[in-house]
This record gives sequence, C-alpha cells and structure tokens, in this order.
Amino acid sequence: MSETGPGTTLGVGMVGHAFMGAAHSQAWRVAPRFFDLPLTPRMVVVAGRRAEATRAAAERLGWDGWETDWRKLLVRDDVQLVDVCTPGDTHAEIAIAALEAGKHVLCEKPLANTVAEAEQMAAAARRAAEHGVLAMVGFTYRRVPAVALARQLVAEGRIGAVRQVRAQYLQDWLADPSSPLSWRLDKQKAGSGALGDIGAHAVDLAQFITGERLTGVSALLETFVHERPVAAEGGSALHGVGGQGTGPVTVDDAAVFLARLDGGGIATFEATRMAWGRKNAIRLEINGTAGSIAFDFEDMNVLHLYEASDEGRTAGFRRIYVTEPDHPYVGAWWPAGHGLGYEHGFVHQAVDLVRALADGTQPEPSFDDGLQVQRVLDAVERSAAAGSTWTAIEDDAS
Ligand code: SOE
Repeated sequence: MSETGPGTTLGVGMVGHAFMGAAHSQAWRVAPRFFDLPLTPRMVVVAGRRAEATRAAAERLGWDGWETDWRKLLVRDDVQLVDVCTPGDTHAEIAIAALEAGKHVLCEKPLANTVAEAEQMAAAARRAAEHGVLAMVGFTYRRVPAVALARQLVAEGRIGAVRQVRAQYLQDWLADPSSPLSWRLDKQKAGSGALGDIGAHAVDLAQFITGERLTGVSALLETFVHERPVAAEGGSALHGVGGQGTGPVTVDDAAVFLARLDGGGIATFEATRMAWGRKNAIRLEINGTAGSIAFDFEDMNVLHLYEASDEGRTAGFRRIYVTEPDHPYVGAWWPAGHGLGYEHGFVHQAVDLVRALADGTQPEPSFDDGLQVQRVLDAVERSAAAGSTWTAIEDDAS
C-alpha cells in the first residue's frame, strides 16, 4: 500500500509524450486541483526517444525532468508510478520491467499487441499485486460521466436483462487516401488497425456498461487503402503531413463483427477510421427487456434512456443531460449544467487510480481485464482470417 496522509505525493514517470502523453499530462496536472486526493500526483519525469523533442515536451506539458531512456525512471526513488503512453509494441517490455522494479503502472490501451504479450503482462501484474504494486489499463471512456451513469442504470435493472447491444466507434481521419502513414497503420507497432485502436474501446465499453462478457464472435476485417504517403515532419498525431514516397498499410481500416454475450444477449460491433463525417462517434445502444439506453460520444454529456414502464402517450427516450452534481464525477467540476469534454475522462482515470493506490485496492480495468479484451481482438482476427467463422473467446484471464 502507498504511504498516505496530508502532503504525501505520488511521483509519476511517463513514457511517451505524443497525443496520449499530452492527455495524461493534463490529467496528472489537473486531477489534484479539482478532486480531493489522498496522494498528490507529482509530474517527476517524462521519457522519450529523441532528446530535443522530449526536452521540449517536458517543458510544454509541465514535467520536472526528462530522459531519453525509460529504464532510468525505474531506478528513481521519487517515481512510484510509471505511465506507459507509447505505441503497443513497447507496452509489455516497459510495463513488466516497471512492475518488477516495484512501480505501479498505468498502461494505455489496448494492453498489448498480442495475447501472448498480454498474458505475460497480466501475470506480472498478478505477481506484483502480491507486494502491493498495482497495474491498470487505460480504457479511459469508462470515466465519461454519461457512460458511468449508463453502467449504474443497467446494474440497477432500469432496462431489465440485456438482449441486444449495438456498439460502434467511428472516426474519419483515414478516410482520405492521401492521409499519411503513422505508427497506428503499422502492424509491428500497433498490433492491428481500427480493431485494436478504437474497436478495443467499443468492446470494453459494451462489457463495462452491461457487466457482461463476450463469449464468441464472427468477424470481417477490411483494408481499403493499401498504400499511403510516408509522413513528413509536422502535423498533429492523427493528421500528419505527407512526405516523399509511399509505404504499405499493414493493418485493417475497418472491423465489423457479431458477438454473443454471456448473459444470453447478442451484439454487433463496428470500428472504422474511414467513416467520413464521423469524428469520434462512440455509439452504444443497449436494448433490454424493460427499456433501452443510448450514448454517442459526439454528444458526450447526454445519455438517452427509454423505460418501457412509462405511460404510453408520453413514453419516449428521455434525454438526460449528465451535468448535475449527483452524476458520476461531475460534482467536482463546474456549476451544474456546464458540461465536460474529451480530456475529463483522463482526469477521472487519474483520480480513480490515485484513490485505488492509496487504498491498496486493485484499480479497474486491471491487466486481467485488458487481457480479456485482447482475447476478443484476437478472436476477431482469427474469425476474419477464417472467412468469418464463429470463434469462441477463451475466458481464463484470472
Ligand atoms: C485514434 O484513433 C485515437 O487517438 C485512439 O488511439 C484513442 O484511444 C482515442 O481516444 C481517440 O482516437
């Protein structure tokens, strides 16, 4: 268990400082300013491969120091938590080394690039937990207030037993064939494409909200653009600038699959970065025996609830504006009604993690949860490769 009490800090060392690194930095900085925390996060050191870029990121994002070798973080006494914000091909090496060095770990999603790596990470996390060293995977959207409220309402039985789930994660930053390559299009670095990058979120959210797990899938994967411009310097994380020459895309552009849930329900999933006009549309609709619930991240402060018990003439979807103090996380922020954005999920993730570490309880989602999502992704790939054959998902995560 971490030492707690007034004035005690949690020294954070972060690896990687691109899009996710910036989102996590903002969370570490803001969390103690809006939430009462038992430990105050201290942004001790950030690591990156290139010296000048890492020095500049440390200054811009507010880190006290910087290193070009992440291993240096593991031997520092002032670092108690390692935050892994690198591409998936380095997650296993960094997270396992950090846990073995006695550091708590927060690791970006998906947990790994393969089930084998995820199994090693989950095993390392179980060993570390015996010594009070804890690990969590960053499925951040669980911490969107409307999503957390949806889970509460489903658990309270407001829509009855889950029959059908419709889950989509739609973006369009790759719809233009001239959008350049990046690590997210390289199987070696990313493991898979839309499937692991954003489909993993859809799987986690469907399971989180329903409290159920997928038992099997039948899937299609498609790559529409096989060759793209090599990226030049400049541009943002997702919207790069094309340079000289082209290179191959080695991951899927889109994933579509059917699934069964262990509570008897059925589900459809869609993940694509090619859906023109859809920017960050994480859409979930869940139909139960007593009602329905619907969410779209592009209107993220709203949750729609339909209750079949409502009087017929006025029955309809109720639009809940999730901005009131008794909604999850919301009370710590602005006066009622003012709404939150993309970055707040990362702040809530940091808050929940710090509280779990201070209590010595397992933060969620655990590496075992990350491994289970990895098994779903793997089953989707195997099903698609075998012509969409039904593929069962092993569930021996713990
Ligand atoms: C790119 O599709 C991406 O940055 C994902 O990698 C993140 O997990 C998601 O939050 C936003 O989109």
